[in-house]
Amino acid sequence: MTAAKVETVPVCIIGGGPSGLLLSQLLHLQGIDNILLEKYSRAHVLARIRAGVLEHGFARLMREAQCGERMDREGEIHRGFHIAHDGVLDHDDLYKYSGGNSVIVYGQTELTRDLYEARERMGGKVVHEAEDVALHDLTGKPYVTYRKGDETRRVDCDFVIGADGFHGVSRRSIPRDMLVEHERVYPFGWLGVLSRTPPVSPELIYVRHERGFALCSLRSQVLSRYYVQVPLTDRVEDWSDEAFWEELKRRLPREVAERLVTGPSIEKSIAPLRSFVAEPMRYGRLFLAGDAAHIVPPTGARGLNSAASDIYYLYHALLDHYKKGDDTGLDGYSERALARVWKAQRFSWWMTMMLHRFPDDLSYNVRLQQAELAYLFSSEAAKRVLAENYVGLPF
Ligand code: RFL
Ligand code: PHB
Repeated sequence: MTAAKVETVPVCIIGGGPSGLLLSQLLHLQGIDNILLEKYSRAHVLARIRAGVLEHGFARLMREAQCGERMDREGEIHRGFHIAHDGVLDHDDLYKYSGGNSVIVYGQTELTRDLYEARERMGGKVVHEAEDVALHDLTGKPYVTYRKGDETRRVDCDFVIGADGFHGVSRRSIPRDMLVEHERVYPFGWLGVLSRTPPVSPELIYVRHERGFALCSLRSQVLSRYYVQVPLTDRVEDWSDEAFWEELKRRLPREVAERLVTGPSIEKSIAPLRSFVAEPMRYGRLFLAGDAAHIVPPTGARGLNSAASDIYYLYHALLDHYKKGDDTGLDGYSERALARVWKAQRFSWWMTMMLHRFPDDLSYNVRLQQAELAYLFSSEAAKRVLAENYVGLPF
């Protein structure tokens, strides 16, 4: 057997999703060398259709990473959104109720593309199709091994960042007795369709309907993203485009359904809904970030945004370590990140419980959902709470 090729860098990042790429870029700009290992090809990563709504804190971080130019040019600023329920179309004015904040509608795919292009422009070390990634000696002198084609390689580093999503290897490298996992799996999924059609509404519409939840979202003025709640037993192949549009229309208020422009789907997928937190987010010299440590159901648009706050804390902690020899940030990372993560968990769970149809639900619970929504839009204080959480809590 030939000896593995060895590279030494301060930081080894596992996962080339938004979390890993953003941290890699921010560290590079500060002169902190790092390597990023991604299991799949760039084309594969960019084919995933995921988040659409960015909070202003995330947008700030993208600008700091010198990756905000296209986001600022092409992303849409949204100052409010709607919730349709019980025959009414209510509105929350995010700008008014959050004290002048808003969100940006800009797809995760585009944001990831911008980050990849920046890493390439700056000569960042990004390895695609890194297979069999394995983490070693995390409480001592850590190193990571992987296979690239026929070659086995090894990275010696000070820190390993586990930004490899929910199904990644990093979290699973932590001994089971060192981690507590909290989980809630919801008994339904979201069937999503992307179509090259003008969006039905300039602002997002979340829908609570007796047939189930629906969401009207968008990527641009010519690209729409719609979702309907489906049972977990449904498969994408069960849903023709026609069946999807019919079901969506049934759940929308009549005046909205009448102006819906339909067209062929260019992407169609089902995402299961899950709430999950692993704590602590550190084991020795391994730090978890983003979906590798926590997942939310997409109802509150918090997933990617929670990843951003992890990256913000981790970036500053690593800066303090390398520039000032101060490890307070690294030592406090897990606690600090989890404090915000749990607030995003709470908000996402609350939105999910309020807007979905639960199988075999008691009529009592259905009436509670209706009361919750009626209260929400009759109270200035409640609208403020909704807006404050939706634009993103400070970090
Ligand atoms: P990712 O994006 O999953 O990236 C992890 C990367 O790690 C790679 N990987 C590995 N690499 C090396 N070795 C291994 N063994 C590896 N295993 C995995 C993977 O290939 C991948 O490239 O995690 P990250 O970077 O933490 O980013 C998290 C976000 O992707 C996620 O939170 C959001 O997409 C959630 N989400 C939303 N978040 C929002 O803030 N706003 C939204 O509007 C929103 N909408 C959504 C969403 C997620 C959705 N789905 C499909 C779950 C809508 C949907 C439908
Ligand atoms: C999306 O556009 O994909 C999207 C928007 C808002 C959500 C979830 C997903 O809450």
